[in-house]
Amino acid sequence: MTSTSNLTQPNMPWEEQPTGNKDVIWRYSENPIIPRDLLPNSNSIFNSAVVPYQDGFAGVFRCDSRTREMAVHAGRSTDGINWQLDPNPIEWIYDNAEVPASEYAYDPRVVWLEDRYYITWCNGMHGPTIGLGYTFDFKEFHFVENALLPYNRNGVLFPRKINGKYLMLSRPSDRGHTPFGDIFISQSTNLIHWGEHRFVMAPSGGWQNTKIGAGPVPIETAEGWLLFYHGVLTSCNGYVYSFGSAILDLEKPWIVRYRTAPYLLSPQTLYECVGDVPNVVFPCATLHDVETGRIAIYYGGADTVTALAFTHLDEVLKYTKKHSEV
Ligand code: BMA
Repeated sequence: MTSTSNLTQPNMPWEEQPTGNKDVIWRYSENPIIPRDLLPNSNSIFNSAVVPYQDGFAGVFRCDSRTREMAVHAGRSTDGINWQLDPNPIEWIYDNAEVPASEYAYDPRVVWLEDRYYITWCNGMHGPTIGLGYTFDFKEFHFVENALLPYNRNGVLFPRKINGKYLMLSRPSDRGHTPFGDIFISQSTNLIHWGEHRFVMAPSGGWQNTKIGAGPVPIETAEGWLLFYHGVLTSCNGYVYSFGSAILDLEKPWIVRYRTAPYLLSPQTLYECVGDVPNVVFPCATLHDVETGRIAIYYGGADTVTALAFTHLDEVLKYTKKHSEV
């Protein structure tokens, strides 16, 4: 099975599956890769997005400060594991002066689309909604528009136009710690005006019984778009965030072909179970090597640190189909 949405990434982080481990996804043995205090003023660094850039990698990182402001910072790395983050938050250049200033920023995703890197993130505009910006060099960042109305979260762009339209996944929500949430797709011809909204999928049982939200940018495969997404269970002690996978139709990605009934990864290690928000694994990015089928998944642990997990494209597609309940 080959993917067409990413280039060869021979230098991406990788670690073989430990002997005896039979899971589809396995964690990096040196997790977490980014500690909460990597920056002098950081309380936590998590739910962050990376892409291949020049000879190495670049990304946009969620850094909550010690005054507990939520902001996104640019970062660079030669190996995808050791990161240098800008100690100052991204200062957006507003291409349109009428766009309201960002009140806060969190949970970024980054995608190479046509000629530049686009960033979507949860942006404060009288409540959370989906901010859309771009960069060419991870130094200057331009704010395009708020794509959707509040209240919304987990905005994720597809890496190419489909049938002449840009597509964005999102999860309409509320001002608080939303106790519901389905994934929708919106369409646009210019990345500014969004419409032709389509329902994609709703919470179902078990680990995904309360709300779900798109994770990393979907990976294009001959079987369909591979989407990792988080799902939330409401326990007697609060929310538990796990993640699974779905395969969406290539031409009409609002059609869900397959979707995992079991989770792929749930919070089980110390850095996933203990932190500012316990019991959270929250994926926001993948790196993928088309030659080997290797996938590295970047995820936040317990809203505190950034961690890495690995899988193979073939294996995750096989597992998603075999354990699917749509
Ligand atoms: C969601 C978002 C995520 C966070 C998760 C768990 O609503 O705010 O950033 O990881 O809650 O707290």
